[in-house]
Amino acid sequence: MVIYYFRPRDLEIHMIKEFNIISKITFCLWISFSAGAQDIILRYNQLGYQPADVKSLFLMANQAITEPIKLIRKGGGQAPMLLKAEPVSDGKWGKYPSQYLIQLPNTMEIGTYELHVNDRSIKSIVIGQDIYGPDQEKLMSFMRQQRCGYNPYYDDVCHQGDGRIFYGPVADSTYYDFSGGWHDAGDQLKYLITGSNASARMLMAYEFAGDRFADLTDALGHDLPNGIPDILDEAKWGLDWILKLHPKKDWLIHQIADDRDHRGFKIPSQDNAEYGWGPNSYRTAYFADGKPQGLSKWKSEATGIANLAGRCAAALAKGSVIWSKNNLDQAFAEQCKQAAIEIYQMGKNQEGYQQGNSYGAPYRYNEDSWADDMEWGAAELFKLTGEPQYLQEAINYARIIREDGWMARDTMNHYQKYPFMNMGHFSLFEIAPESVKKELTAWYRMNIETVVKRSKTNAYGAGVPFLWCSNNLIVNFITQVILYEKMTGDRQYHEVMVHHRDWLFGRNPWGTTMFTGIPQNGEYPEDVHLPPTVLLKSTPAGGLIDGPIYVSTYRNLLGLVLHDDDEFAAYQNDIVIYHDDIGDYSTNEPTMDGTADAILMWALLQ
Ligand SMILES: [Ca+2]
Ligand SMILES: [Ca+2]
Ligand SMILES: [Ca+2]
Ligand SMILES: [Ca+2]
Repeated sequence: MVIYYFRPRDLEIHMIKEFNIISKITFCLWISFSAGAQDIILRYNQLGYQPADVKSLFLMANQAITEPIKLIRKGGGQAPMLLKAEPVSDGKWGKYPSQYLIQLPNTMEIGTYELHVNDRSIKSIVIGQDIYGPDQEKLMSFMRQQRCGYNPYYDDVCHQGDGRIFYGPVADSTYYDFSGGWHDAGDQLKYLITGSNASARMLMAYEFAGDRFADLTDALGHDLPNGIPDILDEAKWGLDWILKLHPKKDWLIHQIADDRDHRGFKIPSQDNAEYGWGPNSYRTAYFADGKPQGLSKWKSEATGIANLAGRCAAALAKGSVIWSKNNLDQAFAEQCKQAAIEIYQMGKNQEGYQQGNSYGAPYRYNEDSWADDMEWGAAELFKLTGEPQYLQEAINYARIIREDGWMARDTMNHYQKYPFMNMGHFSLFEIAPESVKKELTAWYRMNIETVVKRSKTNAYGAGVPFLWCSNNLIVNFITQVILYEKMTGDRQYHEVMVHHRDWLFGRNPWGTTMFTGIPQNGEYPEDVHLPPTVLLKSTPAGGLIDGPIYVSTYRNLLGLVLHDDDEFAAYQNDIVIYHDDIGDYSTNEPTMDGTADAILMWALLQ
């Protein structure tokens, strides 16, 4: 996700609404009672709850609820249950004076239940075992929609002029083929910062739940099964691009294009952005030289390239293991292995970080952590090669980064502590000696406890700082808790994790999920800051949006104009804000990297 200013003149504002009338009628999230004019609003996980889950609902009303609240199983089979509503005293968000927490009983069987207040049905709640499976492939299709080069969503080829190198060991503007990869979000830049992580996360999702991913498409994303789970097709799309960005032993390209991209919404193959060679032509390719970069007024910070190198090595090493072990393509596995070894060595030679570059504005990906990534790369290389040197280096890097990250802080710059959790610690845990395992779990636990502490400041139990891309923080918190549980068997944070999961799926002040098109017939983001929504009047499903942001941050954003009345106006509060509006580039832009992180979370939640 990259900040950019929305330019209303570039848009066809009147064309942006596409309502699914049926879904609106059947799944309207608030019920206004005509008699007594009492508004009772339920916020809950729209995908459903697994039987063993902590099942917490959030109820808001404009008057105190004194009537009995009952839970009735559709189709019978269980006696109606009287529910206890616990009034919320501290940490209320929003104008509704009466707010309640309801815990559903743990005796519920699989089925659909209706919540009744005073014998009026408020909402249906699903208890099911496989509540995530049905929507998983939507996230995969969103990733395909972000592809650069041949894009199956548009059935079109874009950005064939990627790219011409700057800051490299060749003359400026030298051309190499860096086509491929993914567009970052609603814009069409490509970053190795995020692409490396996205590839590695999808490979992890395959490791955890490979048998649950479908094979609906071929490598190019056509609707033709190719015998390979689409999660691996997608991960390979990323690995192929990383290999292209490393065309020679000591070469690594880290970014294609820059904020000259930001000229309003555009179909990728009709990109009117110019980088010096005319519109819709060659784009700038930035060589990772470990030094501050910027071709205009603004310069990034940089002290090395190890953040990029470590993550690339992790992704490539993982890819090598998977392609070799499953006998998918031994030559590809070998190519990934060689590249992983070379790129990791580049990181060792230039420890430090390389950030994203900007051109016309100071906004960029400000990553400044790198030891986490080298730890991850070293651990994966040890698993691939068995070379003890990698294990020792992974431990050394782990002890540099320790518990550092956004969880240990109250705030951070945009993407400063990328990739939002230290995956290196989990990767190293599997192979580390016992004494190191203790350190790794202690660092994870310290992180988790800071979030738990913050979660007690509001009734929703949301413990992340609402920085830009708060949903990425939520997804990574959930991921870290589940990985911590796998490492230790300690489930003391499980309930807090579940509250964060439920936040993503509708148990939040706005009653919306944070994924486009999920669940079908649900309340989900639809007026998103994405080209197909604006230009084709169609919103691809499965994209994770940025998410709610502090009101104080929102008020300082320039050029942000909403295009429609705020359908959530009644539910806004003084702390955090969210709009399902094309104009809100701060909360409602689906991102490639957030969606990739969510694919791993999805696999872990099942
Ligand atoms: Ca496939
Ligand atoms: Ca990092
Ligand atoms: Ca909506
Ligand atoms: Ca809207």
